[in-house]
Amino acid sequence: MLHEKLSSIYDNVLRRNPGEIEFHQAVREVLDSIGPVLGKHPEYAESKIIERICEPERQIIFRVPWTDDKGEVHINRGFRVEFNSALGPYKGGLRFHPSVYLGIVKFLGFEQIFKNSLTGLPIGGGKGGSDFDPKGRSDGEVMRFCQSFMTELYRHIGEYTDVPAGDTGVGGREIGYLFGQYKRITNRYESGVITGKGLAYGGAQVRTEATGYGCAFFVQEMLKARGTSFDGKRVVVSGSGNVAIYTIEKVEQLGGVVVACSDSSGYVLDEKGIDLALLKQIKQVERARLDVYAQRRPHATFVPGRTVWEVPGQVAMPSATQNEITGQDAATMVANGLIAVGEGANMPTTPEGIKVFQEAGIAYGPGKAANAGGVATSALEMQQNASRDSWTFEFSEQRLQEIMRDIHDRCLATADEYGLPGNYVAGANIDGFRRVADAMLALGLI
Ligand code: NDP
Ligand code: 2IT
Repeated sequence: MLHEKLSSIYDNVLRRNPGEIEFHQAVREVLDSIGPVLGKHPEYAESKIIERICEPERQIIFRVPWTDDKGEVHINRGFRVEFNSALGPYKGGLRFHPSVYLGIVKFLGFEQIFKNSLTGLPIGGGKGGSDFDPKGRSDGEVMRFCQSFMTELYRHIGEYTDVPAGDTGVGGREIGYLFGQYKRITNRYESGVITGKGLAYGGAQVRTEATGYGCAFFVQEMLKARGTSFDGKRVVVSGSGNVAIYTIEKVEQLGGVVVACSDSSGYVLDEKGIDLALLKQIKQVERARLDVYAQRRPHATFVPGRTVWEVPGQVAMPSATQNEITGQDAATMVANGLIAVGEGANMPTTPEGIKVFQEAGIAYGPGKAANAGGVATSALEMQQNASRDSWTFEFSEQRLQEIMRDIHDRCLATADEYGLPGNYVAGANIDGFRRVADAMLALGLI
């Protein structure tokens, strides 16, 4: 049940943003957590902080025309939602996927506000993307799309304004084309305008690995808080993109055995542990489908068209997309001996699934805390760009691990403070919210 004031705010969000169901879901989860904060801080309600946080500062929607290799013209839609800049320039990734529409970009941008706040670094929240589908497109087609996308986006971004990065469908290749076009149009080598750059042109060590590594570090802390570790644990990962691959890499380094991962065509089960070199070859070099893994490693099986959550594991690390774990999936996972969930993806568990995990006493680390290592390392990239410096891999990874430990500890401490021990959802939402709210109060009505 929502606090009365929050309930009318939520009704307004539904009314003002019709049909944007993922955005509604993300707002609801935060509002569910922050009721007790309003009791302690009436000044937040008086200044209508929550109403202001739920309304993006700026929403940009634009046409993206481009030509394919045959010369045929295509039109996509581009988005950038600049949600909240109380803590710093808008910061958040770009997603290229056919499912992208305003409701997806707004849910991701809203989550990003609190996630970025949790990192403790000076970054506001934003998100963008397009309904462009990069699958099966040549490098030339992807480049022309990225150039057209940036030809509009460039006027809205800047190192002190809004700093995009990657997300689903946007990795090192796309960031290179986007930065190249920004540089060409503006005639400025403004490294800090985008993060996730290649190491040859201003990128930072560990940014590629950061979301997956950070999520593994976060789960390591959750396990430690319960007196255990990754050692010998059976781990199930969804997805096989950037976040999944580096989650698998770090979990294996920490002693866990990742037995399954997936893509949108199905999952592979490899009881000997996922062969990471083979997975990287298939996904990063060949950009092929996951059935190829089982063709090359005959003892592994590829299971088409089914959810990876039917594979028993003690730790689950969803790293594909939103709402990929239903209430039913969660019940199966709990029955199969699950003890911890670390969300590499954004909002991968449905509200029904979260309820199942929490009622079963699972250590459940929500995305805005568990996957914050990616954006935190982006902020470190901005810091290195601003000082024209570059740090070693070891130093950067150590910074990342400290940041994840700190986020973990603050989530737990905040949950304790509000009488909800072990509730990482409440801890993350309350701690993330408070910092943004205090900054907004200090900045006046803007
Ligand atoms: P990638 O594009 O590198 O990989 C995405 C993976 O998830 C692919 O294996 C893809 O399969 C699968 N996937 C994506 N969408 C769907 C879908 N609708 N249904 C089934 N499978 C799907 O993206 P990332 O690894 O970068 O991102 C994964 C998740 O992590 C997203 O939720 C993203 O928002 C989140 N995230 C990413 C960060 C980053 O730094 N990149 C930071 C924090 C969170 P297929 O190839 O078959 O589509
Ligand atoms: O969801 C996320 O935090 C990201 N896609 C990373 C954002 C960033 O700016 O590095």
